[in-house]
Amino acid sequence: MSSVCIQVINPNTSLAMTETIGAAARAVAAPGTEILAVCPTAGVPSIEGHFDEAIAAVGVLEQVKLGRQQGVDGHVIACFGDPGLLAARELAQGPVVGIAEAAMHMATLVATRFSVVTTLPRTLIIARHLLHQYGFQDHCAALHAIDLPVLALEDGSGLAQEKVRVRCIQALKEDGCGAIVLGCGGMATQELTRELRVPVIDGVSAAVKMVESLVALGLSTSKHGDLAFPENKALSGQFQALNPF
Ligand code: 2AL
Repeated sequence: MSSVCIQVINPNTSLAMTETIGAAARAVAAPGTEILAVCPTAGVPSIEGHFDEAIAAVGVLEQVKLGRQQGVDGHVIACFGDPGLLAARELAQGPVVGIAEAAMHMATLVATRFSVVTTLPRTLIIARHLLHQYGFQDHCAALHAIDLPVLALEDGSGLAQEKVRVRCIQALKEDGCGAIVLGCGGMATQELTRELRVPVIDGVSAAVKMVESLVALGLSTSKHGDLAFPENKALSGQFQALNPF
């Protein structure tokens, strides 16, 4: 077993996207870090709205519980809405980092303002809510959607990736931003940073490096206060499997 094991959870059930995300995570992981890329056993094939997010959050909790039982050192939630993040922290022993929060935090370290490029226009409100929740609204110059569904990133045509590239270039020209945050787990690439010569931040890579840092510093999810393990109560029906203990 490697010295550090990070469970990277793709909250949708697309195996192709889980592989893409796993490869992106492994590409940046330190030599001693093992990446366990997983997705829920049931749920939605892609997450493109509030309804999808609510379902996906339950799958995230299922996987966090499993990861904790397997003894992983930390978890990444690899969907740009960070579905179930705080609930996952209650259930987890180790650190849990969402890709939206990771990318936004990292962007503020290298630019005063960043723009977000995401998938469908209907997901823009999710990113906007997160900006407010995390306190980054003043750091965000603009939000853009390529107007293609999440799974277009996995169709092998390269069309979605080209649309992301074009939107990033346009945003850099028009928004007055110094960095771009990629708004989907399936957009993971370091290529655009090299090509556009500005930080184009993929949340999967950012979150993996943040979990590695937290583990290296011995910093885990606080069990003092609201992120303590959930109260022990009788869960019923399908939710019995989520019993934290
Ligand atoms: C996402 C994402 O990162 N994965 C997914 O299924 N939906 N969010 C998004 N805005 O495209």
